[in-house]
Amino acid sequence: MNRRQLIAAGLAATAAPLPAATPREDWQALAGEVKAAMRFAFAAYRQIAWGQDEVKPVSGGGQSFLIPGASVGLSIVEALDTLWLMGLDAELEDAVRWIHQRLTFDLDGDAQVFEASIRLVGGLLSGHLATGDARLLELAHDLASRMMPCFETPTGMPMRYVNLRTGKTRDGQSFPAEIGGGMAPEYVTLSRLTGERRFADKAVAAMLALHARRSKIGLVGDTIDVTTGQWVGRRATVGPPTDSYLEYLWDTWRLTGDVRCRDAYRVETAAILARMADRTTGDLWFANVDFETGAKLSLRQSELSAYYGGLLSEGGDHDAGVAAMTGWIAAQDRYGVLPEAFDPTDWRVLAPTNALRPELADGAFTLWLHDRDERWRHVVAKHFRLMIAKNKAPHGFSGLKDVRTGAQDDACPGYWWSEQMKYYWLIFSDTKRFDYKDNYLSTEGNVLKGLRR
Ligand code: IFL
Repeated sequence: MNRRQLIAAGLAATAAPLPAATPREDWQALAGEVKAAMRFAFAAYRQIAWGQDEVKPVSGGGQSFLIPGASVGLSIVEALDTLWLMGLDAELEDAVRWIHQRLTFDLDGDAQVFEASIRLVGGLLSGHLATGDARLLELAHDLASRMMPCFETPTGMPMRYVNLRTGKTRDGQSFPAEIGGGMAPEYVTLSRLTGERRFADKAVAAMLALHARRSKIGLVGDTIDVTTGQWVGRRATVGPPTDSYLEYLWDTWRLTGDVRCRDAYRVETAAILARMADRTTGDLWFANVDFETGAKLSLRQSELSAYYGGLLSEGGDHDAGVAAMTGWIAAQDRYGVLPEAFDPTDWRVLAPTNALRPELADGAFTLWLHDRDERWRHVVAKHFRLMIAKNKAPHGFSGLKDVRTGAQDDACPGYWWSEQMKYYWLIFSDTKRFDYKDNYLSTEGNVLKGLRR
């Protein structure tokens, strides 16, 4: 849709879409607070859970994430480019040293391909791009190579799990985000850096195989059997488990110039704007609908959908992107830390947890990269200050069991190190280490383009 069509459909931003600019802020001072929070959390992790996938920030200790009982230093890998961007050089040196000495993927365990790709392959690649360290690239290559058997299916869409030692795969009932959103930019980057095309070829083909199975109205369902190509779940959504697929259609076009990905993104986005945009509350939300009929199923919003305004803007629909963000800003004003799910029709909380989610900061940061409207910085500043007020724990930052009571859940997911801490830093600091005009951040916040060494 062009701007005229958007206005006709009532999707373009109307007057005063963002909160009025609030009092002047000292952004550099705020950047300093972000860096101090990162330094504090990293020191605590270093002391009590070094090498574990995740720190337990309330009780102390750590836990594995990818493979039960076998940590691969996930938080270390996810923190790499954030530490580099912040100039936390001593911490970065410790992190790279641990990886050199301890990290191996020769493990007899089943890794979830999506998580291993966006977090570990992506984290090692952005760490390599930041530091120039060859071992980080070798490890990304080793892990991705171990996971390649996942693509050996009749459709070319990946199985969900693969044993890192034996290559045995399992679980063919998968989701758009895990099929198309789990790999392409990471694997395209890996192919570019190693000269081995097989990674990019398989990942892009998988994403396009999913797109080829869209319905007549241009939407994908939420669950598909990758061994038969048959849909199992009929719900079309911009949230999980579809979110990263939509991001990676556009992102792969941006990184590779592959017009098939651009065209696929355009077809699906036009269908989403036409069939899922919902103005019943006054704000622009995206409903969950049946992927073949377009019939509305619910207006339930997952917090993870807050990224979508940023994606619309990146894809050229900036006004719709701004409009898509206004409801999320109202939600932050209403709830403080957002609940995992709510219904904007009456603001009922449907799931009260918040696993330290970054998506609102992600969406606002992406919009700011496009229009430099200072008000996005205020949205992100509020997100950061809420985190300091509600999520700070004795040994780092913790998710919440219930945003209404503030009870903490004693977990700090790996993405915290890669995502919001980076978005906060980049939007406040104006660091010279980042190219604000020409960059690419993955679904996990890994900077695969735009690091200035
Ligand atoms: O892993 C993170 C990433 O942004 C993603 N899905 C969920 C996580 C953050 O909420 O793609």
